[in-house]
Amino acid sequence: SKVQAAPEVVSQTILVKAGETYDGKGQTFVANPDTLGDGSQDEGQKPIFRLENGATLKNVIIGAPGADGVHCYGNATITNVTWQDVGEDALTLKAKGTVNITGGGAYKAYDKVFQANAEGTINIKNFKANDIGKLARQNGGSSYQVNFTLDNSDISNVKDSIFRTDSSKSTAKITNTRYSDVPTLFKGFASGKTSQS
Ligand code: DGU
Ligand code: CA
Ligand code: CA
Ligand code: CA
Repeated sequence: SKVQAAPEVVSQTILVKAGETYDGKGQTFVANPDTLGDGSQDEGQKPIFRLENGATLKNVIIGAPGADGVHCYGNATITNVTWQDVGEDALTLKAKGTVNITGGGAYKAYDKVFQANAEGTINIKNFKANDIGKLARQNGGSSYQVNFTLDNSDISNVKDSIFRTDSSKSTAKITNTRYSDVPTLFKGFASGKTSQS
């Protein structure tokens, strides 16, 4: 097998333009803590990747520090992206859209992995997460609609919940997923807005 290349230290957010694909080819990327953020719980850190509407990010490993991970402005496809040590959070939906996350995983997230700061849909499939606070959280106090799905995944060692919202409009659906040490699947959803099978 090939010797793993040294991590690429990202000093300025990598922009993936609308409709374009960034293939990391298995490379590990870490934030320059002096310019993007140290991966602590401090807010206001910058992302390593910024995806415009319709962009794809694939075959990327995000190491430590992860800063504010990946920001998605609209629809995004995230394929085989692994966060080895989530920073402030792993990925944020920043503008209305659908984010399809397939494969990969997220580890060591003190609080949130995926953060929805805009209305839309977050679909997570064939994913692994271990040692996290929450898998996905709609921004606290927001009332727009976010639809979350989780399919065929392995989730372990969760402190809070898989999906959390404060919005009575939001929905969450979990299918075919294995858990270990997960105290709560859904928090804050209105009755009838969640399902698990
Ligand atoms: O509650 O600013 O955690 O995008 C206040 C915070 C929160 C966001 C969010 C994020 O809304 O910062 O990381
Ligand atoms: Ca935050
Ligand atoms: Ca972490
Ligand atoms: Ca954040």
